[in-house]
Amino acid sequence: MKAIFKNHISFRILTLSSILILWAIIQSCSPDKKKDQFIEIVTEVMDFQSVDTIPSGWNTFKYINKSNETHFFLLDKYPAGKTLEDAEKEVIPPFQNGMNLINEGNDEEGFAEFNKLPAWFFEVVFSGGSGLVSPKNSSLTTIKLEPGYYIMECYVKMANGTFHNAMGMTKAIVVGTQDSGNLPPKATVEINISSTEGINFEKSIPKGIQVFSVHFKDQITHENFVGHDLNLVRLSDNANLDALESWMNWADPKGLITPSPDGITFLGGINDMPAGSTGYFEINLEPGNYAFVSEVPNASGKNMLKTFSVKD
Ligand SMILES: [Cu+2]
Repeated sequence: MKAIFKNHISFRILTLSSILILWAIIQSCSPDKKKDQFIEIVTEVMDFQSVDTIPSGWNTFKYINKSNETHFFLLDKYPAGKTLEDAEKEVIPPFQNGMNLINEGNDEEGFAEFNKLPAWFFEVVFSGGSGLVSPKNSSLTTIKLEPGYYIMECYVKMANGTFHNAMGMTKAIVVGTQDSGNLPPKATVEINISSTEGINFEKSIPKGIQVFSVHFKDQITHENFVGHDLNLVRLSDNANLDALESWMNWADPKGLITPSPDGITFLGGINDMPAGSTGYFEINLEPGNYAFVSEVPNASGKNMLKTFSVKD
């Protein structure tokens, strides 16, 4: 009788431990677990800290801006054989020299400097990244990447007009041939952006966690040599939309430079991507006033500055 009782107990312990092991296996395979996996990018001052190699396919990036300035990360896919060294020698100087001349009021000479960009620069594929992120904020961005050699960069300007990428905000990232196996997230709000129709989305955006999909119906090179992107901004009562719009153009001496406009908090978004691609970003939206804005000249005239309210 005692032996049977003992056996019964050990059988129960065995069953319990099997269940626990099974539970652990299920947990490690479940898609919910995967949702928390992301590639972290940290900026402390004027830097990008991240891994050097990532898988191809869908990846989610958590960009954490610990610095006192506004930044973004943009992934530029480089043509075969070109590296960060080539960018430092041939790309950053014409942009910086041109910007310096524009800042001095010599617009014509400044824009002429951009003609010195090497032919291969026009083969660089801007492959997405976060939108602008204000100091002490973070963003969650999901994009799909082809294998290749990429440069992560930020070209916001310091108060003296120097581009962040000339100050070290560049980092080479190799996207490997192995696919991450991740699937894109499910969007709660779908946004379309194009050069002909601007930014379009559903009329009302609810509070709480939202996953925005941003579909690039087309992509063009705007007057300031960049493509359109999508940035989410929170507007305080003192926010001035005209100031925001002119600040979004880097080629303006007062554009994309520290300090950013008063009353504006940049909450990420999706950086330039090729026509036909879709990027996702997730954010917990509090009630308040917001805008989507693209980093191009004359955003409002292009329907690329759209305000909306999130109701309580
Ligand atoms: Cu920056």
